[in-house]
Amino acid sequence: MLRLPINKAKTMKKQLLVHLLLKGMLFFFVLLFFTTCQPKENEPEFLLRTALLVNEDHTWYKAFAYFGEILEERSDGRIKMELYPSEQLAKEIEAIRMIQAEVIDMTTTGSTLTNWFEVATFCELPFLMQDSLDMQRYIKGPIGKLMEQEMIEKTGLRSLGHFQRGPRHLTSNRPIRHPDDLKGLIIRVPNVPSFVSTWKALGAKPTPMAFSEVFTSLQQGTIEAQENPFAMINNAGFAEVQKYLNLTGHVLSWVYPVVGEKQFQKLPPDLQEIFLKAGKDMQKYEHDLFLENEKKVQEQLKAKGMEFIEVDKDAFQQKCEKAIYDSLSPEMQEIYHQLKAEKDAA
Ligand code: CS2
Repeated sequence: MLRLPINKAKTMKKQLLVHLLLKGMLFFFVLLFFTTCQPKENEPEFLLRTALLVNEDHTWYKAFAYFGEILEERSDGRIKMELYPSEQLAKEIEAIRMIQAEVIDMTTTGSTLTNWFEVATFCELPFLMQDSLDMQRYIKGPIGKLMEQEMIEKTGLRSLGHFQRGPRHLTSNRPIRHPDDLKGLIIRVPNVPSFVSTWKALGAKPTPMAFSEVFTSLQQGTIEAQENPFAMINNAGFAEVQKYLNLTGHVLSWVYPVVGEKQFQKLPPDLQEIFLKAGKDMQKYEHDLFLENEKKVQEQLKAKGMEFIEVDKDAFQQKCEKAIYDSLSPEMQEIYHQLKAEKDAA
């Protein structure tokens, strides 16, 4: 047996210990990798997190819940969806930023995208569309195509179709029949430039604010009015803090259910196909729910004590149309003329 001097033996012992320690650590990290990074049984390969501004009773939430179900079923559990309602995870603009940062994956959005690219203004421009035929023409026509393209290029979001919503109406605690009644009224609007120009031109004081802050602000009196479609007024419980539903119908619009483009590209081709098809089915599901719901919510709002007020719609339109047009860039003004001409020709 070879005998080593004491010092050398000690060094070798130390080296052996370090070696064993390193091996142990390596084993630990490999184990950690396999337990955390590899999908476990019942654990999806892709977990999608969706932030919504509406609560569980709204058609958009229900449509996303359906989307989650069919995705999980058709992908054999490889994709799963987590839904976060009522802006509890993120407000609309934050949700877009979080999708861009790949922290979450999906949301609904529309003209708020004007903050990234201007043509988005046309999905919610006041007094532009009169009925669902106008809307369908715009969505499927060159403007709709341009919007979807810009959405991917400028925002990194992919549209999965569009959701319906009824016309937006003004709610308040004094009846508003004519723009003259608006003088100085502090009204919350979404963070969308054309909404600010419109309500300013009409004589009110528009304040951009996230949707989830509206109820409390109305309750505390920091704002006096807001505007949204029937279903959202009902969904957010505004009947508790607003008495009048003034039928301004000033905006007819749609929203896009969207997914981060980077996240979409990470799906293998078979799952991408399932995803896009399920997106189409979600759209159809939402449209049917919307039609079923639209009358019902009006009855619910009346039952909750809201008084519906007829307004002089023409007076509203005439007072703000020029300001809306002037707020557009020359390029957008050209598109505006095209859309009007298409409408007249239809
Ligand atoms: C909502 C939004 O915040 C609101 O009032 O109705 O859906 C709004 O229309 C969006 O900001 C559009 O992007």
